[in-house]
Amino acid sequence: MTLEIVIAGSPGRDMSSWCAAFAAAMPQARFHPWDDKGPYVGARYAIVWKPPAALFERETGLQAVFNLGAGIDALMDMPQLPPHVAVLRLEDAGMAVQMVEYVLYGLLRAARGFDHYAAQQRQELWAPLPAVDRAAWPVGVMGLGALGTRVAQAVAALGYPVAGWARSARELPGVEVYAGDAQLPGFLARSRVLVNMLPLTPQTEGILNRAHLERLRPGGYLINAARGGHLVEADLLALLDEGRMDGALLDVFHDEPLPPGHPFWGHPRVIVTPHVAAMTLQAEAVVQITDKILAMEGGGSPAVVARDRGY
Ligand code: OXD
Repeated sequence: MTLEIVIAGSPGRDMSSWCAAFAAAMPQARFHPWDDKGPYVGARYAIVWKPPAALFERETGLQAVFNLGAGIDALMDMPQLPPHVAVLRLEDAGMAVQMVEYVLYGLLRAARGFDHYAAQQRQELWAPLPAVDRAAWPVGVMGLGALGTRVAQAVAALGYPVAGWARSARELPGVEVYAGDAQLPGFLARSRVLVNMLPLTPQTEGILNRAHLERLRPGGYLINAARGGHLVEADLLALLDEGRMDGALLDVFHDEPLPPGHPFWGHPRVIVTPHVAAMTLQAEAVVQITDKILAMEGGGSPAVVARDRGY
């Protein structure tokens, strides 16, 4: 019996290159691009990125859904996704190294004063700053999943003091790990550069708010590479304008694309990037998902998202 697999992107997104890449990697399966007017195909697996909810209403034989990204918050928000369907997400698949680059870019831009030198260049000014004192730039990484762990280790390798904050305690060489709500205030108070790598769940929504951000060390800097829903944007703007924080590198926003005229666009101490910190790489994603489908077909059980936890 042929294995039927449906591929669904967000409404209007052309997924034909994904269908072709999966078909080449798994000739024994039949891949169906989602069509909201199409027939029931009896799919056992779905490969998705922000799919229409109708997918789960029509394809009632699904056993597992593979998310073409690391964050599964869009799926968790769908009541139509039946509880028995396993949810799997991309694990690294070439995204960790991109996250490392993104965070190091923000950290080095702030700590090494590159914005300052850019302003000096415009004035033809030659005025070196003192050498960077890494001890003055403690970095705190919120979220120690596959991506957060790689980021924390890369920052530690450069000699910056690094702490991580996770739900539960663990050992991570070179990284001081804080765990749970009780240790969040201490983690924030020792951090100057705060890097957000958390999954978006009801527990983490709005966690980057005034009460938390104002605990950072003086000259605080935020790097948000996770989800816009973590940040209370008005609180960050107020803290920047009051001089209680120095700057922010933001890749994700409450509304995406960031609406025209939003205060982040023109803010002199905010750098905006269009949700590109770690992009899904097709070749890596196809290999990883194909391997997991074959493992499941062979009776194996690759890691699935804990639906109650949301990651
Ligand atoms: C992801 C993303 O979750 O791109 O992978 O945001």
